[in-house]
Amino acid sequence: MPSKLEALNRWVDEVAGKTRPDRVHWCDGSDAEYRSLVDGMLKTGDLIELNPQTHPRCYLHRSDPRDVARVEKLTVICTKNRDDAGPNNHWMDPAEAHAKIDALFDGCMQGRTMYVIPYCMGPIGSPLSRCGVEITDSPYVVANMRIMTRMGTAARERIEREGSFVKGLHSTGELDPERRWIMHFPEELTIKSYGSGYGGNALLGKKCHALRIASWQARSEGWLAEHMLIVGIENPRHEIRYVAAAFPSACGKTNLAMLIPPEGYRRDGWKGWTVGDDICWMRPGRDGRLYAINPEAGFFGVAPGTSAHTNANALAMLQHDTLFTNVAVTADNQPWWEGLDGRKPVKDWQGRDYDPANGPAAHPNSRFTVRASQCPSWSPEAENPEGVPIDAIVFGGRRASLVPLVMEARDWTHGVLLGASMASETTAAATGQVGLIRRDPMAMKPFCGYNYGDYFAHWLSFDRPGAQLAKVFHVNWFRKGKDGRFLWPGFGDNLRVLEWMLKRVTGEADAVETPIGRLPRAEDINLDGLELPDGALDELLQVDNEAWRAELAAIGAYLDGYGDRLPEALRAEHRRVADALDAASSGAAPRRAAAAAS
Ligand code: OXD
Ligand code: MN
Repeated sequence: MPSKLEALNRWVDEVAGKTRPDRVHWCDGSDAEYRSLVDGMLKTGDLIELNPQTHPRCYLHRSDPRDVARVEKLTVICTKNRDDAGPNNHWMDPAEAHAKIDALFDGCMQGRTMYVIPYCMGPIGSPLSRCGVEITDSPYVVANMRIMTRMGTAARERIEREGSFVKGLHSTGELDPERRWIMHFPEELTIKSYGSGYGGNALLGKKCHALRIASWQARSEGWLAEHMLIVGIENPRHEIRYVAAAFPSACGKTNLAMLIPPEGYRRDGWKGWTVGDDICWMRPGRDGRLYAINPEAGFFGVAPGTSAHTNANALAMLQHDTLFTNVAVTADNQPWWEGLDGRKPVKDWQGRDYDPANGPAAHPNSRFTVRASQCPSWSPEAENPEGVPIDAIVFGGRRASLVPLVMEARDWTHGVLLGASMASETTAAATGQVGLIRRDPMAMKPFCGYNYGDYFAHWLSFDRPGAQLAKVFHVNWFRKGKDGRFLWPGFGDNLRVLEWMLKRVTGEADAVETPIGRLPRAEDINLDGLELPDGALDELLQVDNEAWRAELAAIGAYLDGYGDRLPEALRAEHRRVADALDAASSGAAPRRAAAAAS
C-alpha cells in the first residue's frame, strides 16, 4: 500500500473508484518528479518554455480565458447549521453539496492521471503547521503545489505520524464556468473543487485549506489563520521586529513583504526580511506574545505592476525557476506584463498577436509562482518551527478618500474594531466589477470559513490575562488628492510609516489622540529624501469628523448584519468611537489641540 495510514489509502481508493482515472500517482516531491511533470506539460502544450538564456527553467501557462480568477459566487461553506457559515459566506447544506459535486466527479478522470499530493502547510517540524492531501487530475496544480507547499514524502510521513489530514479533491473537469464549484466542509475538514484550474480555486493548500478550513480549525484550537503578510524590519541597531499585515487581494501585500528601504534608510542600515506575502498563522507563545509562521513555501503573486522600481526583490527572484500564468511575451520570448518596463510585447496572454484594442497584454490577474527561498530578502526565520514574534498587526484597504495614512488602535478591542471595519475597492483577483467599495473585515471576506460574528469574538478572546499582544494599526496607502493622484508614494517609502509604528511599539514616538484612533503629527513621519507635494502629509493625516460620523453609521449598519452573533464588546466599542466623534463634532475637542497619547 502506498501509505502506512489506512484512512489515507481508503480515501484514495474511494476517490479513484468514483473518478476512474487511468493511473494513480503518489507524489514524492522530488526534483525528478517535478522535471517529468514539466516535460509532460511541454509536450501537451500546457506549458511553453520561455527564453532559457534570460529566464532559465521558466515556463508560461495560458489558462482557459474563462478561468482567470477566484470565483466567489461559486465558493461555498457547507455547515450543518447555516448560521455557522454566516451572512459573509455562500452556504449550502452539506448533503446537498456533496451530491451536487459528486455527480460532477463521477468518471471525470477517465483518460487522465490522478495525482495524490501529501503536503504540509508550514515547516515540516513546526507544531504550528498542519497537513493535507490534495487529489487532482491537473499536472499544473501538482507543479504549483510543489512550489507553494512542502509536499511529498516528508509531508506524507508527518501525516502518517499524526493520523489526520485535510482532504482536498480537485478536478479541472471541463473548465466550464457553468460546471464549477469550490466547496468547503469545515466540519469534515474536507474541500471539493471542480471545474477550475486557477490558483485560488485549485491549489487547495492556499485559500481553501490555509484560510477557510484553517480559520475554522484555528478557532477550535485557539490560534488565528489570517490573510496577512509577515515582514521583519531590521533597524540600524540590528533589531528585527516582525509585522503582520492584512490587505485585500492585489493591494500590495507582496510588495510590502519584500520592502526595499528608501536610499537614506538603506544607508543607515534598515533592511526588510520577507517571511510571508499572503497567509499568516499565529498563536500565543509561552511568554504571551503572538508567534507566527507563513504556512506557504512559495509566492503566487500578481505580475502586473511588478518592476525594478516597485519590487526589485520580486523581479530578481522571477529570473529563473518560475511558472508564469497568463502573462504576455516579448519578441525574444521573455515574460512581460504592464508596468514591467517600456518594451513592447508581441503576444498577449491568450497567445494572440498583441493589439492594444484587445485590452492589456498580460491579464490584470496574471501570476507568477516561485519558491520563496528565491527571494533576495527571504528571512531564514521563515523556517523557524517556533515562528516569529509579532509586534505590530496592520490592517489596510484601498480607499481613495477619508481614511488617513496611518492610525493606531488604543487597545486590542479597538484594534479588532479597526479590522472589522475595513473596506476596500475591489480588484481583479476575483471575478466581478473592479473598483467598488466593499466591507472586507481583516481582508478575510472571501476567506473566513465561518460566521464573521464568531470570528470577531475569537479575535477578542486573545485579550486575556498574561497576553502580550501586538499593537494594532490601520493604514491607507491609496488615498488620492483632489487631482485624482495618489498622495503617498507607497512601496519602499511605506517604511517611513512602519518606522513610526515600530517606534510606538518601543515607546520612542508620540501620537495624537483622535476619536478614531491615535495619529502621528506630520513631523513624526521621517520625510528625509522624499519630495511630497505641499500639504500632502497634512491631508493624509486629516480626520474629517463629519465624514467619519457617516462612516461609523455605515460600519454600524454592516456589523448589525451579524445580529446575535456579533459580540457585545464590539458593539460597545463601536458605540464608544461613535460617541467620541459626536462629542468632537459638537466642538468639544478639536483634534490638533488634543493631548499627546502615551
Ligand atoms: C491571492 C488572492 O491570490 O488573495 O492571494 O486572491
Ligand atoms: Mn491573497
